[in-house]
Amino acid sequence: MKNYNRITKGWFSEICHLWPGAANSFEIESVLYNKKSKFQQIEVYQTRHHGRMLVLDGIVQLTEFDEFAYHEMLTHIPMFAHPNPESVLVIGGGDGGVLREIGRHDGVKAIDFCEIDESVMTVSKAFFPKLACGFDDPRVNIFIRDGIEFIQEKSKEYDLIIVDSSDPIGPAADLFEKPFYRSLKAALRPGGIMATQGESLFLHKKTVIKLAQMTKALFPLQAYAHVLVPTYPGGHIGLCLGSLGPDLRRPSRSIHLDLQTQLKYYNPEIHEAAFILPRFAKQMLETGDENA
Ligand code: SPM
Repeated sequence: MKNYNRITKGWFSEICHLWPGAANSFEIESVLYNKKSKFQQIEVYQTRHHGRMLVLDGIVQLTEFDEFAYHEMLTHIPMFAHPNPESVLVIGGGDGGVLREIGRHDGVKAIDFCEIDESVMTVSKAFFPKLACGFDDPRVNIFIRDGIEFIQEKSKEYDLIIVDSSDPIGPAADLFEKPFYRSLKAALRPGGIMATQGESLFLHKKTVIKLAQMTKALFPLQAYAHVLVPTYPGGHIGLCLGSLGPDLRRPSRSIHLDLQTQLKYYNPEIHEAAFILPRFAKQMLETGDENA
């Protein structure tokens, strides 16, 4: 599927096949980078209000304005649901934002990071130093590889796996298919947890239902959370989590004051609140009916 993105009179508009008939637009001051890598078109804009913005194949991945909300929640919900995550894998997220958040946890011993497109890392290091600082952590081992192939080689290795993917088109398409989730489950240690970006409960219902059904069928515990991220279409994004043991819906341990003061979005109350869904979304996830 093609994305039809436009820059008109100084505005960048994301027009995605996942939500036809609407657009998300940002006023831009300048184009800082625009090149095709081996896998995708990578663009960086200076926006008028949202700071710098990273765009892959026409889809907005993050802005400096609110990236903290997405990265904190995708990372700290599963990190705090798990009682003692020591071995962590991140697939995707070449900007480094999830790595930055994992790095705040002293108990983590090793962080494997698998990204298919090294150019995203290079661009992030050049334009998003506050995210790319995640790569400086000495516990991070970098694998420039296809995440699907990488995960197939792993068995009971990780306490936590975080998938920070782009949309289910282009290089990330297979990260939304059942074989990948079977491999994720096999790569988890007993009591392990996986978390993946789960698109918008309002706008991407087919994808949300598919993700929920696949993960429900595979994991003893499964849950959907949602996060306010004004940069993303609809102003929010879902998170899909699966667990081999720990309750996902509440933190299993307390947060140190030192860490809490570093964070701008996550706290123990919002961990629990993120799983409270509107009635239509609960029904949609329970029944698989997108018109629920
Ligand atoms: N580390 C940031 C990477 C962002 N990954 C998630 C991006 C999702 C963007 N799509 C939202 C839906 C609009 N098509």
